[in-house]
Amino acid sequence: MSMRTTDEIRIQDLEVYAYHGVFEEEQREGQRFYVDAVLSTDLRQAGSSDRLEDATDYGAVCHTIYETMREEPCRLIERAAQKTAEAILLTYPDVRAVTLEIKKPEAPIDLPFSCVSVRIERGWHSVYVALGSNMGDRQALISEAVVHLKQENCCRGIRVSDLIETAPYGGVEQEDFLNGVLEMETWLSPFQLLKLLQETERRAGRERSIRWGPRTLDMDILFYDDLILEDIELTIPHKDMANRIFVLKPLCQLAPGKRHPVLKQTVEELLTRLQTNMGSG
Ligand code: A4P
Ligand code: MG
Repeated sequence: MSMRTTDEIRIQDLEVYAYHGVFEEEQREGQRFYVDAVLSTDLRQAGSSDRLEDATDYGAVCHTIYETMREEPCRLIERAAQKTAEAILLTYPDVRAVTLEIKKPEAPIDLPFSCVSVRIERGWHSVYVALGSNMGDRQALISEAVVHLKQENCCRGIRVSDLIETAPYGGVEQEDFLNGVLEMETWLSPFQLLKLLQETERRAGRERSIRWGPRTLDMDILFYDDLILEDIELTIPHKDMANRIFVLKPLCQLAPGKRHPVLKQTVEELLTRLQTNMGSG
């Protein structure tokens, strides 16, 4: 994966005649829209080689924007902007993030104004998710969940650690777990990601009953970039991860050097410390 960069490709005021709007007349007659796009992408390779193959072709990006804007009418420019940003992220894998502004200078407002617009930012975020199952065909439940995520446009670059057999943690008497960690990139926000994972758990037939009790499939967010989030619904990094061998071991296989943004230690250091404290190898 390429490093973070401050390099950008900028497109300004691309004119698109399209049919977005809440009013019937807007959908029938259409109007002019202007699109600004700022693409975050590393330009060093192209800067050194001077070859178009090493660059994100801005002409092609303009056409992607144009075609997506013309594809189907949206009632809201918010929707048109989101679809267009997603099309850019899907079509140009070297673009890590895009800021997109859609301007609507002829919007039907009965007051003098020069322009209304929406501006959004979307990009690929690196996330790690803990996987656990101790009911039914554990291996199959985990693979089906992975297949489900692979089918989503909003997820890419999925890698899964080896799955390991682990004794139950947390004091509830129950069957052994199969545990692993999944790495991927997503354009979802942390809360959208939580929803997607809960939806994936539901498809695996999970019923929430006993806290820390048996489950067909459990998917917990460990890291979301270097985000620190404390909300009643969602804590990132996962608040108990540093105490769980069954999380740190598979995580260490994928990302030993990843630094915990709160504890400031790498995954490998956390694992070593925990194994030492527990007096095991
Ligand atoms: N929530 C908060 N932060 C997060 C996050 N980072 N990722 C909230 C996901 N969810 C997060 O979780 C309850 C609520 O946590 C969610 O609604 C969400 O808003 P849940 O999955 O619905 O319920 P749960 O899993 O029963 O509770 P909890 O506390 O998440 O249990 P754990 O901590 O997941 O522990 N032993 C072994 N060997 N292997 C295991 O995998 N797993 C557990 C479950 C116990 N013992 C285990 C294992
Ligand atoms: Mg959970």
